[in-house]
Amino acid sequence: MEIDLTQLSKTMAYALRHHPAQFGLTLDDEGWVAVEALASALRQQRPKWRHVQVADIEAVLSLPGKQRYELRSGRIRAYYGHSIHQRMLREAATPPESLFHGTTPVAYQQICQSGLLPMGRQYVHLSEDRETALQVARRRTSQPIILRVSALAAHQRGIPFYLGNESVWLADSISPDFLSKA
Ligand code: HQG
Repeated sequence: MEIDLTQLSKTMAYALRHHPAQFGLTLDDEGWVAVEALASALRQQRPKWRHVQVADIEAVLSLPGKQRYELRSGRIRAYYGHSIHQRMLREAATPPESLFHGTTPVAYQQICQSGLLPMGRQYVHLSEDRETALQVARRRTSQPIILRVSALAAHQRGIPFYLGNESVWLADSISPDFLSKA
């Protein structure tokens, strides 16, 4: 039977970002788990995925588009998006001069007051380019608001930034001082 890799990716995100315990999985403090353990957990916990193999998980990582997972030395993790209580440690790095965040008109009103907050996730998610931020916002609204984050200036003031994947950056929070409409 043909495996729907998009659906498999969604279940992987659920397990690796949000609810590893539901699959009997324990992530280490950087979010890693053995890829064989993930495959086995998916087979055992989800009838739909009872035949899934490591090769199918690898095929998800080869899909074009967003790079959501990292596979290294037999272990896998989500690059970003975590909501589980256990804090996922990310590598701090110097960001480019500007990063972008796409949001809704309603959230924007709040963001003007309190800045960007992680809300339901562990980190605020930022995009390297405006177009990607636009796509992120369009998940939620037909009237996207795109914010430019003065990332390098914020970094120079001591605000840490972390690498997500090659185009997603993470931060703990960003005060309104470093935000403008793009
Ligand atoms: C908003 C997807 C009120 C924020 C995407 C956003 C991304 C505030 C929402 C990744 C706020 C959180 C993450 C404040 C921020 N008051 N609202 N102070 N600060 N917000 O989904 O960035 O497809 O947690 O603007 O492509 O939308 O899943 O974050 O609207 O890369 O791989 O609170 O998820 O990737 O929403 O998306 P989210 P996000 P995947």
